[in-house]
Amino acid sequence: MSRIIGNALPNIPWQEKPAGYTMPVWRYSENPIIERDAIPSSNSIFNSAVVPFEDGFAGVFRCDSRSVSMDIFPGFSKDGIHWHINPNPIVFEGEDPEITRREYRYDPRVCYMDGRYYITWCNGYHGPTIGIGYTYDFKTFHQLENAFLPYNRNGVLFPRKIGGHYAMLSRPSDTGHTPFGDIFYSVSPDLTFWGKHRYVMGTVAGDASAWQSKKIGPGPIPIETDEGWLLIYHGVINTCNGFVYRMGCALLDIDEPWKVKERSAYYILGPEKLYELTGDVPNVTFPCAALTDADTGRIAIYYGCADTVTGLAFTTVDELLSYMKAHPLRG
Ligand code: BMA
Repeated sequence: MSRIIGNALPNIPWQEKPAGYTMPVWRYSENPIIERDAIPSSNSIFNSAVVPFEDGFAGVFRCDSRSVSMDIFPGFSKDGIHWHINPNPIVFEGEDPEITRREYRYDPRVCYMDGRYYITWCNGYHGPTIGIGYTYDFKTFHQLENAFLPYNRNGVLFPRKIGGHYAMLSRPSDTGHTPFGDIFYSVSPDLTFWGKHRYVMGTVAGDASAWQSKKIGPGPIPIETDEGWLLIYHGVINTCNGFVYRMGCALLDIDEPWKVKERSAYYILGPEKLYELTGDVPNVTFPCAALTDADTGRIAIYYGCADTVTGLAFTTVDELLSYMKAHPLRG
C-alpha cells in the first residue's frame, strides 16, 4: 500500500470504481460537471483548478467568452461537484502595471502553500508565459512577476519548498500550437527569480508509448507520496486529424524531482466519451487539478474535455502506482 503525504479530506468528491472496469481512472457518472455556458458570457469552461477551501472547495476556472477571449474566474462549491462560478474575471492587484496588464489568461493551476492559495496560469506577455499570483480568500488577488520569459506554458508549483526553494514544473513552448514539448524543473528563493533549470522528461520516440510522442506537459500540482512525487500529466500524439490529448502519470524523486523513478507507458485516461471526443477542440482530456485524501488514498481529478466543458474522474494512489509499475516505460 502506498501513502499520500498530506491532509485528510473526508468530503472529497467520490464514486467507487465500477465493477469490472480495467482502467486505473474512472469518470464521474454525471460528467460533465460544468457545462460550457455555466456563466452568462461563456462559450466554454474547461482546463480549470480546484482546492479545498473553508468547509468546501474553491477554484479558478478558465472561461472563454463568446468573443473567445480567454480569462480566469473564481468559483466556489460545497461538494466539489456543483459549482458557482463568479461571472466576473479575476482582477489582480500588483506593483507593476506592466505585469498586471491583461493580454490573455488560461489553464490555471491552484496550489495551497504557507496559508496562501497560489495561482499559476498561461499568461499573455508578448507571447505565452507563466503568470503567478496568490489569494487568501478568492476575492482579492495579488499578482507577482511572470516566472519566465516567453514562451512557456503549464507552470505547476510543488506544494512545499524542496531543498529550501520554491519549485515549479513547466513546459517551454512557442507562440502557436507548439509541435514539441518536454517538462522542466526550476527553483526560486522568493517566487520571483527562477533558475537552476533541470530537464525532467520528454516525449517518447518510436511506438513505445506513441500517445505521448508529440509533446507532454505537467497537469495537477504534484502529489506527495511515500514513494516520491506522483505527477499526472498530459501527453499528445499528432494524428492525421490533429492532436489527441491523453493523461499519463510518473513518479519523481522526492528530493530531486527532475529524476524520474517510474513512468507509465500506458495512458491512464483518454478521450472516449462524447463530451471528450467532440467540442470546440475534439479529442482533448486535459487535467489541471487533483484533490487528495491522505486517509484513504483517494484522488479526484478535474480535467478539461474537448476544450469545452469540465469533467471529474477518480482514482487512488495505489491504482496509479501499481498501473505504472505494471506498464512501465523504460530506457
Ligand atoms: C494546448 C492548450 C490547452 C488546450 C489544448 C488543446 O496547447 O492551449 O489549453 O486544451 O491545447 O486545444
